[in-house]
Amino acid sequence: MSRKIRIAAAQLGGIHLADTRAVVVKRLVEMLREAASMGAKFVVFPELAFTTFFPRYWYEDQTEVDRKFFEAMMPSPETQPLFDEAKKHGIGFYIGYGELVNEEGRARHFNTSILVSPEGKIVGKYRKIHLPGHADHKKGAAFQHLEKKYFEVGNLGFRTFRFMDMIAGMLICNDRRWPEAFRVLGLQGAEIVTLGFNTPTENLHYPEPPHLRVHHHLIMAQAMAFQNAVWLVEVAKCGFEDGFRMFGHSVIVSPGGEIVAKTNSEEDEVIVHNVDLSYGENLRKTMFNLAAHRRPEHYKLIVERTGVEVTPAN
Ligand code: CDV
Repeated sequence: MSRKIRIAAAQLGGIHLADTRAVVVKRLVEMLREAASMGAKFVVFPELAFTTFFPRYWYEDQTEVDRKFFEAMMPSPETQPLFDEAKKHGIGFYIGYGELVNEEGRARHFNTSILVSPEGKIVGKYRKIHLPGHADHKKGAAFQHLEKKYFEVGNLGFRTFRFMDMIAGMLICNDRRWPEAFRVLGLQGAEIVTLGFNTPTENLHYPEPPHLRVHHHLIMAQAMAFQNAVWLVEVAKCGFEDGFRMFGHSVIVSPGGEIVAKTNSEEDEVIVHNVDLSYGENLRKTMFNLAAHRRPEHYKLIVERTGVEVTPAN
């Protein structure tokens, strides 16, 4: 029996350093309205959706970073209009933001996403686990990728949530490159995975054709969705942010691994798909019946070893 829910991916174009929260929230609210007019009941927004992708900049003063890029409250008076609009339309949403929290007696910083119910309540939280980039100042580089400086590794694990009659998992950007993250969600019965991203068009580390970066993004999305028999909604913040370009290609991928909707701009753009949550059931009962076919006794190295240790020559 089919179980349908119309889901939107609300891609954001660039947010510049000078853009205020009020301006950004207005754009988010407009996209939420557009998604509502298209019949969507659940909207997925990008990673760090309220600010420019600030890990590209080196800042010495943490107070300035906290003030400009982190949210000490969610919702706050500035972000509340998004929650209000979603509640008005009875829409649930996923959104990413820089979370500043006092835990264990100290200020802690996470790259966070939340699930907000159609009643406007936060019902799920994920803190990004795979933080790419570096913590040192790469002075000669065209831009920085300082997620290892500005964020701690997430401490909430990979969890699923009962959300709007779905079993939903959350990931953030670089997590999409790690099959382990998807499998941990799959093992909890995930039917849908939502993920926001910010991916620079240029490779910071070595020259790489931009099309290849998009190619990697798309093949990973298709493979991860199929191998875990989940719906996958991946949403970009993209376009030019003060001259720094990030690619779009926000996608909704079926458990069959097909891209069923994709953006075609690097601007604010809403796409929708009528998602049938029952789609993955056959796959989960046969090819990817994890209980029947997995052999974890042979996978031990995956959790025992982090990096490569080449087998010595005989
Ligand atoms: N925001 C990210 O995590 N971006 C990374 C870039 C640095 C490669 C990504 O995996 O897309």
